[in-house]
Amino acid sequence: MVRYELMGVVNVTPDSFSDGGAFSDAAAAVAHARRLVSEGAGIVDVGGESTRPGADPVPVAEELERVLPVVEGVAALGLGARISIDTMKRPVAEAAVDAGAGYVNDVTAFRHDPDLAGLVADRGLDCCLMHMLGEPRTMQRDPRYDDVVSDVKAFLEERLAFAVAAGVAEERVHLDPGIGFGKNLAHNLELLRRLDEIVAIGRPVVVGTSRKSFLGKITGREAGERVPGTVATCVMALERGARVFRVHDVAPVADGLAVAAATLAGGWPETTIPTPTRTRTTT
Ligand code: HH2
Repeated sequence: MVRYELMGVVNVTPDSFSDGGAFSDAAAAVAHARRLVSEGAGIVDVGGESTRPGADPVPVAEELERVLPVVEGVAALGLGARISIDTMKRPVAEAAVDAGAGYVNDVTAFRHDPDLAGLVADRGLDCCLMHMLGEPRTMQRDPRYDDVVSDVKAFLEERLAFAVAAGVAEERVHLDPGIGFGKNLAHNLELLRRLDEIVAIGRPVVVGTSRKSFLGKITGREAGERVPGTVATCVMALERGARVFRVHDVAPVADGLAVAAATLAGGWPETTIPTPTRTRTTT
């Protein structure tokens, strides 16, 4: 059976593109994390700075104020899920790790704060290095590539080499093509269609398509109504080799991936289907 993991999104921000303000109270965010884990998330990704197109940077002190109570609260629950800190800043990551996070999700792949690589190395953390063209404020202004998949692949290989040179163990690194980060609709679809080329780098690939605007461009749906589109992209990405799925809606994606994984495996152990009908027909 294909092994994969769901990373549930816990945004503690007033301005995230799809759930901004919904969990800006720490208690609500912790309760949300508990729910995502109960639905199947093996990682909860806590973020205090929106990276939506046009977003302004958040000062360290403010980001810390947002994320720390949530990381502490989730760690105190002992849910058995790993806690990821979605940040590009070493001081934020360091405080979150002290509070219980074990995974650093950096959408700048250690470019914003190269010292973050040292923290990941010294503390033996897992990390996700993501591709982004430009920076959130400007990244959606006419992004261009020679060949989007080759360009993203070369970038991720270079960032992996940087992390390893900084002392990060290669087996701790996940790579992410950065769906929606400096990409137009055609770029996003081509990355998903040719995801196997990114997988070929040899590290587990993370995909974050959840509720993103390219789904709205195809379906005409608002952010909260893009769950079916999200499930479709996750299933296709699984088939092409992705292994971590960063999503807001864990339950429906977990179902979609379970069915896809069983299909890819060529079956599902029948003993796990406890239906009375089946019991009667076998006796
Ligand atoms: N997407 C977002 C944020 N962090 N991290 C990774 N590794 N991959 C992604 O695709 C990714 C990410 C954007 O989504 P969201 O957190 O919902 O929105 P916002 O940045 O507005 O808070």
